[in-house]
Amino acid sequence: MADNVRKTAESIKDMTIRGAGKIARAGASAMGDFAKNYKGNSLEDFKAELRKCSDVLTSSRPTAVSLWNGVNATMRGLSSAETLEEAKELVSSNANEFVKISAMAVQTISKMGANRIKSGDTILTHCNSKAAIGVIKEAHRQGKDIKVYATESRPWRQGILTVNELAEEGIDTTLIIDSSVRTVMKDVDKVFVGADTITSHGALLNKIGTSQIALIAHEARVQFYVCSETYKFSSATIFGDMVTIEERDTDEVVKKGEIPDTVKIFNPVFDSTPAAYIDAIITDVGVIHPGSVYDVMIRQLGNNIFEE
Ligand code: RUB
Repeated sequence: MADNVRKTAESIKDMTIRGAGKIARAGASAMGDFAKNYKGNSLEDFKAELRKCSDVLTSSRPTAVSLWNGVNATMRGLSSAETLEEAKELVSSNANEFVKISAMAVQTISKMGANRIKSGDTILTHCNSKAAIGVIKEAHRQGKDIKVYATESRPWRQGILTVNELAEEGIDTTLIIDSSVRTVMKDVDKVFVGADTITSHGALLNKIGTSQIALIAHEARVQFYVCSETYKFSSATIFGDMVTIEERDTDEVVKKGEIPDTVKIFNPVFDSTPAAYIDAIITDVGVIHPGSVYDVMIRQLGNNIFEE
């Protein structure tokens, strides 16, 4: 297997490349590069190698279905390729197409999400989502006077990336620690977060702490919006598959020696927010109610869902 595929998988695993959209694009690009540079001369061997690449890439982070969907999009139509050259060309152009569509989806979401924001709004966001940040930046670019609270997002502190990005745009931004969310919610008008996976029931899998924020927003009657490209919809959940919640190394939480060895550490890095706490999902095909996810999946994916 190509070094580039291994390296990409490693970079996704160690979070050098992170965020559900970015890892999907990186996974698809690695597949495309592999196909373009494949030096073998058998179609069957090529397909077998591609499967191995796909397994290595998709297992690098288990929660974000975006990665699985991005990698698999590159192999669409492969069974009808008759020659090796045709197959290589197909995977490579599928990969380019996915990267293009994925980047365009963020732009569409940014525009549609910004329409939900009005001048004077205070927004809260969690972690570091390109889609959610895109919405906030677009509202600011439209001249809307907005304020943003961004959570730190322990333990990785992706909130630092978020506040840097927002401050660079000149947006009035306040960094808060995760446990301050309930304190500030009385001043918040809307919450915008990203997504790693959306289930067929409209539940959201996103950075740990998202579900607490949704609950607090619900209690305070603050609108809770999810910004999600439709390739983050998980068709496997239609058939009852559960989404795996990634647990990461405990030394991300405390340094070695900081606490006794007898103390256990639990470090799940994503959680599940039920559809009931989500007002709307802003997608590349429109703003939808979480109850409509299944219908959108069927419309988007059609019979492909039921392929092997
Ligand atoms: C990032 C995270 C983001 C989603 C969506 O987690 O939870 O909210 O991935 O991001 P991590 P985007 O830092 O562990 O990858 O909108 O950029 O796809």
